[in-house]
Amino acid sequence: MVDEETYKASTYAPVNIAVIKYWGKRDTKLNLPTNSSLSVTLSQDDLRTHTTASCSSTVEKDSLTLNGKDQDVSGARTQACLRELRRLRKDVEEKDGSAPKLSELKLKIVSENNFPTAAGLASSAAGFAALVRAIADLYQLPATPTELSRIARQGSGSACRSLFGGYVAWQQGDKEDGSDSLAYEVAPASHWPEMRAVILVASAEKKDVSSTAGMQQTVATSALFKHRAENVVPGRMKAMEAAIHDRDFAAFAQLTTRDSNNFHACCADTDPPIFYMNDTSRAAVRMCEAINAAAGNVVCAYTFDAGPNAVVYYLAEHEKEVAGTFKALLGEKTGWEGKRGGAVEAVKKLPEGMEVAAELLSSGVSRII
Ligand code: 2P0
Repeated sequence: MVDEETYKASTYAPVNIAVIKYWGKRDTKLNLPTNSSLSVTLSQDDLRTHTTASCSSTVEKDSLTLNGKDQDVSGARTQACLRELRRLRKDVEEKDGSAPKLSELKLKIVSENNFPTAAGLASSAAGFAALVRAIADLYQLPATPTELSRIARQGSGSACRSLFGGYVAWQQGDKEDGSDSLAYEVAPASHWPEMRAVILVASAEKKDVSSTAGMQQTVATSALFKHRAENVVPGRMKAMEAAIHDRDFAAFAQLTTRDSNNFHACCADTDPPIFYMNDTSRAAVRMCEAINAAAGNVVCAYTFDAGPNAVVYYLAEHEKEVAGTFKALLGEKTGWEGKRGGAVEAVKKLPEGMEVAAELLSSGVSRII
């Protein structure tokens, strides 16, 4: 019997952006991927979900609110996470007879994103990672982030990578039960602290084709995708880990942009085709290429997820060339001038021949983060 005491734990999890993309499942129930992936976790001050989990005998049903709105907890993915966490708590209670029987109580979960929901950024990764960690903390589970990644992955594949900061890999694994499909830290953020990113929000709309549906359409129809999963990604995972280890930005950038383009080529090769990038996205690509050409060096790398927003990575020493170019173009956009962008110096002159791309960007980008 547990008295009416309320047990509570709070935590947060950051948004992560993949530089080697996850796309395709070999098991849709367990979210087991067809290839490994690797992400860079944005600094926690930037974009994150904060979650508080509590339980007491007075809570009548499991509930979840996100930014004050009730969410459905009956879906298979949320249920899988809750079931696994309660099972682990039961183990704790069986080992220690004096541990309160929290596994028998209903959960109240309250989440807040510190980024605008309308920014069109994938929030399921940070959301499920924060949910799993908050409940694991509440239950005082003796689980490492890698062990928790197995559970968060069942909520949303990319969530397993948000249990760590810095540079994170999700190894696909080959076991049928998914016990080896886990995330691990490649390097902490402090290993390469000069890494920066700007996000150009080209659409805040909900995407036409959800990742979950889109990726299985790709698995079912694209021969290019089969080639990607079998022949392209394994080598890139090794090369990306080496680039991060060596802090080799040129190699990091080339792998990042080529993997994004390869992923979007597989989307185009899907039947019917899926288009996530739009004219604004392509203008961002051209602008990055022009910034690199003008610098005579690879100083920035773009990547696009299942939507048109550009994430542009660069090193602090190239802030003016990269962020300063976007500031010159888009400086007055909401969320940039006053915040982080306040410290960025705008370039005086845009790269040669970029008038059309500049026009497309300034009309298509609604927000810079
Ligand atoms: C990624 N994306 O690696 C890739 C790149 C989108 C493009 O992970 O069905 O929301 O929940 O496992 O994790 C989006 O997929 O899909 C995604 P589910 P998820 O970040």
